Amino acid sequence: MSKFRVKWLSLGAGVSLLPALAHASTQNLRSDDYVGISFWLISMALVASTAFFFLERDRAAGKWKTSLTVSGLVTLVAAVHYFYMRDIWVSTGATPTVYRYIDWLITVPLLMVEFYLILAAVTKVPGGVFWRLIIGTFVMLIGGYVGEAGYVAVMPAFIVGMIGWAYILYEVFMGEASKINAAEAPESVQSAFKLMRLIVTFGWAIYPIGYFVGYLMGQDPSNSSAALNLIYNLADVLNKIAFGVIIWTVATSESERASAK
Ligand SMILES: *C/C=C(C)/C=C/C=C(C)/C=C/C1=C(C)CCCC1(C)C
Repeated sequence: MSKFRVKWLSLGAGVSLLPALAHASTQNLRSDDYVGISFWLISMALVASTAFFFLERDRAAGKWKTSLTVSGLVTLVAAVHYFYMRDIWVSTGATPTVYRYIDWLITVPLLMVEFYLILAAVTKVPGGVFWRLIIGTFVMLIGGYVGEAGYVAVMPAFIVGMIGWAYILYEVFMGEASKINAAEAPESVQSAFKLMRLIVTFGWAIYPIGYFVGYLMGQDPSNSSAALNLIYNLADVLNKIAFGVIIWTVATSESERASAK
């Protein structure tokens, strides 16, 4: 059997097994449960994206392959968490906070790795840039979790989370990462870096908006949980799938350019 067929078969088998990993829901999805429907749609879009990024890796050259692998890992990890979150929502109507944050704890640092890799594919980047982005990520997520899980009052927890995010924005707009990109990267990488920055600014801004709507508008969180989950779900489509597509665009166009030379 050709190497290509083996790869296709094992990928297909792996992806089709994924839903079996999630525990079966006791309740069926209701036609008026729009948040539940969004959980379902996004689970499947994440599975499809994972297959896409892993298969498209073949078209990318050398260093760019790693970027596509990481994009596929982000959507794979998220897909598995979505199966669990979806079942909790559909069967109980509760917000799946723990699974959501475990997912973010893995996927957000992976997205930071993407930032680093896209720069490292074209130039030498000091490791400190990466660690500073990771520290900002942890402050942001720990702040959000202790607030949503009820360990700390929702407002101070929100402020800590916002400080972590502000630090990430500082690093990519004014810190060392932005200077490296401005000085040394080819045009397509610079425009991808700018686009990724916009995602971290505007795409990521959807999450604190979700938190605000869910916890800081004065109503009981059990009444605002539909809005909270819908907003977080939409944000994940943009920040996990669309982000990966940006990486894919640069990876394939840069690889074709290099092979045409
Ligand atoms: C794939 C998942 C992603 C990209 C998740 C990103 C999450 C955030 C940008 C969360 C941000 C938050 C704040 C900025 C303030 C505190 C509350 C959070 C954790 C929702």
